[in-house]
Amino acid sequence: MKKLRIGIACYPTYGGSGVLATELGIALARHGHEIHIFSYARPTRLASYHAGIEFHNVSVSSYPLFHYPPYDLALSSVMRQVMCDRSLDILHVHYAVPHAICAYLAREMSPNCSTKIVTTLHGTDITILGRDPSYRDVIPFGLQQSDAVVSVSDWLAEQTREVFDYSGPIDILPNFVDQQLFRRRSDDVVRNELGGKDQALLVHMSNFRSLKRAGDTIEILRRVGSRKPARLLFVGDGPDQSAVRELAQRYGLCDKVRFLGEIENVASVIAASDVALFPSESESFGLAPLEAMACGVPVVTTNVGGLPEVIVHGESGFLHNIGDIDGMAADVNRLLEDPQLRNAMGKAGVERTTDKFSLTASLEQHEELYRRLLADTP
Ligand code: GMT
Repeated sequence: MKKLRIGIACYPTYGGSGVLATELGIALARHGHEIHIFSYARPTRLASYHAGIEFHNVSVSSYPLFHYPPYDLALSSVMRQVMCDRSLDILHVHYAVPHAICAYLAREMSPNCSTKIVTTLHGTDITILGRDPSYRDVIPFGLQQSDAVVSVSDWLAEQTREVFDYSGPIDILPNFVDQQLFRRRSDDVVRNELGGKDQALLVHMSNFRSLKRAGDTIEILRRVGSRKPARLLFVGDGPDQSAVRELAQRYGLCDKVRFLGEIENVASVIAASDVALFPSESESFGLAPLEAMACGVPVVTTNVGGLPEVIVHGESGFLHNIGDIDGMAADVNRLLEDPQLRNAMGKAGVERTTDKFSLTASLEQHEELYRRLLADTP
């Protein structure tokens, strides 16, 4: 394929959309494309230098009149500059708000550029912001102005059609995972360090927003009564973390939980665990459950949003209704007491990841989408 010049806009934080956008950029650069990443800080997964990737930091100047400094305008300006200077073929924005509108503005300001705009919807940009009166009109406008709209699951595409009465085409490009990074390992050093020598290890990874229901994992831990004692590891940080700590304290479980924060080597912690817990009340896809599945760790989660498209109930994990603590705890107990079941489910998860959610396949799908859009250029 002809090497392309591709711009990628994303949030730099620990959230799924930023992780996906950055991993995609890294993979595309490795494939020889010229990549430009736009954000207000260097994305977490772009900490080290990568050949072929230029990071464009968007800074917003303060001004006495600015009660709300206009990041959108600053981002649009940087996008426009790079779009023109580098003749970008594609500008791929991740998370509709505000990125889809910024891409539109940047192109409107560059009448001589024929850059194609791709907008990937990730979840809360539709399910929460799409219902917020402040953004309800501007999001569908951004989608209409995009040359391609991508959703990470069938479920999210349906939601988009429903919330906005949107009838344009939507490509489905699911989340993916780098299986060289997220893989089964038998690293006793990490496991022992985490307390897994004589304890079962449960893990929860999220940004601790209330929709993750991280407190439910403590309730599950209370009900775990396998012969081996269990310890619960938390990866990530966010608004509900202190409430989760308090809950653990209230139940006298402080010595059974460990908060690891926003660490870099997420994969080794997940791979060292026995069961992963994701009791979310909404999830357009569930990147963290996919990462656990890729590491061969059975997932206990909820039957909501795009999760049933990722985890097959009874094969690579268990799906329960939101808040069904007893049901989730029963399956955790089952998995901890039956190493064969755990192993079989872990294996099934790795196979499913390879079949459906590999980085290689996703890279090809993205390149195909870009090629299709560029073939439409007059
Ligand atoms: O889950 C979050 O809180 C972060 C959010 C984001 O956009 O950064 O994640 C969403 O996008 C991920 C990547 O596509 C999906 O795997 C998550 O399921 C989705 N989160 C929700 O829908 C709540």
